[in-house]
Amino acid sequence: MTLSIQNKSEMLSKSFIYGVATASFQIEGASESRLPNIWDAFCAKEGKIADGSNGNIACDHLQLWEQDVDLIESLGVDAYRLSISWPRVIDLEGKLNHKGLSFYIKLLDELNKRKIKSFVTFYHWDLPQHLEEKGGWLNRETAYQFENYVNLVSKALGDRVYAYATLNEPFCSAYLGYEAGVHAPGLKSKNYGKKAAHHLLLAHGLAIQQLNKNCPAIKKGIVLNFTPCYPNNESFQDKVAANIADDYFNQWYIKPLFDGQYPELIEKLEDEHQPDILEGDLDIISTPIDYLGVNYYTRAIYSATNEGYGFRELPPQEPLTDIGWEIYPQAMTDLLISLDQKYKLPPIYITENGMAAADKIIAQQVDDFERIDYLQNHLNAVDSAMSAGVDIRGYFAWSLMDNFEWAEGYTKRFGLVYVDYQTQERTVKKSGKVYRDFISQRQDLPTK
Ligand code: IFM
Repeated sequence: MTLSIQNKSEMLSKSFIYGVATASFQIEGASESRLPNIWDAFCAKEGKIADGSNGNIACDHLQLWEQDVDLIESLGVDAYRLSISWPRVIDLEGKLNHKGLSFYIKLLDELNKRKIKSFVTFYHWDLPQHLEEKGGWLNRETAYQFENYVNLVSKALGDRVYAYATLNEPFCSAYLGYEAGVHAPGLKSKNYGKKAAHHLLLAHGLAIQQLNKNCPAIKKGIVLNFTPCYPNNESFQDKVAANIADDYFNQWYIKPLFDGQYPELIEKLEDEHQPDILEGDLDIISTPIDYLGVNYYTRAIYSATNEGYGFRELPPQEPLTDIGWEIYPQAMTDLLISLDQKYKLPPIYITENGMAAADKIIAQQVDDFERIDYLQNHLNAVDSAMSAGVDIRGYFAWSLMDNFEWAEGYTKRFGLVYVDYQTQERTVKKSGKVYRDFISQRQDLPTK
């Protein structure tokens, strides 16, 4: 089995960036050498994580990082997307923790030595717990704390980074963490979701302004996840329901960035569900960025209801991945084209795409054919969007290796590399090998 793409595709050019992605809490471990974060606290609560696990050791990447860089290089990728652990690099007083930062300096220097571009995210969900105790993302002050963190770290890292992302998937932080309560910090109220979202987006805008001052030559963006919303049938009511859901879950996080306003749905939100917007906030949030990171995994189907804001999600249709998400690559093409039509976008990078599979290691081999199929169909989906004129510059597979999958603990495997959590042995899966072979076949085509 191989991966391929139609002959004339720009995705076959060496200037199209291929990478693999991870996040600090999901792989680093060494929790004792940093301040506690909201995921440490969430994992400690009974029943929150499927297998009762935590991130104390994870993939032990803090110890094994050199071997992990070898692994990344062995896959022949152009880029590695990682995140910085805020509680590792900033102390309780908001000052730089040089020891914590030295880990990232070593890692970035090594990546640069090997000509692997680094895409660095400042916030992939691991908020310092002491800030949560002051209200977390419900407290506007957290946005200013984030601005301080980004300012100090970006100055200290100098020109080591290829591209920065302020936040990863603010929808997940805000909605899953503060409204649905299934992610840390585990708060559950419609009163909280949009308030947290606004402070996250404000933090993003403030951070971009700092980055513009500190490192004008480095690309700056944000990573958003999208779960495109489809109506259950062609009825007017279901179409309206799907549109409202789309505004609530997807457009809410992108429209303020590019249009400087929230979707019209904001006018229909109950008073207590409203975000606390101060004058000038939307100007800060819509500070221009150099790229948009798009994470895509699946779609969702909605029907109309008289309850809540008028939409109800239906169970996903087959085929499903091991985490229960429908495999539906067409939605990726539809999404990219529709975002391109709706907004004046900078270039896009697909910053995450991949699937959970019930991988088995047998005689040192993991034959994850389903994942190869998923990758193939989604690479084709990206190619179709590019053929339709969408400016996409890169693709990152989620994930480099199996890791801590949040509320699912270690029960779901997304990696191109299999991790044995008992021995920390890494084994490149079949998907990792075909991804490597596919990347190595690219040509030097004219660049954009
Ligand atoms: O593992 C996560 C990642 O941290 C953020 N995006 C989705 C992935 C799969 O759930």
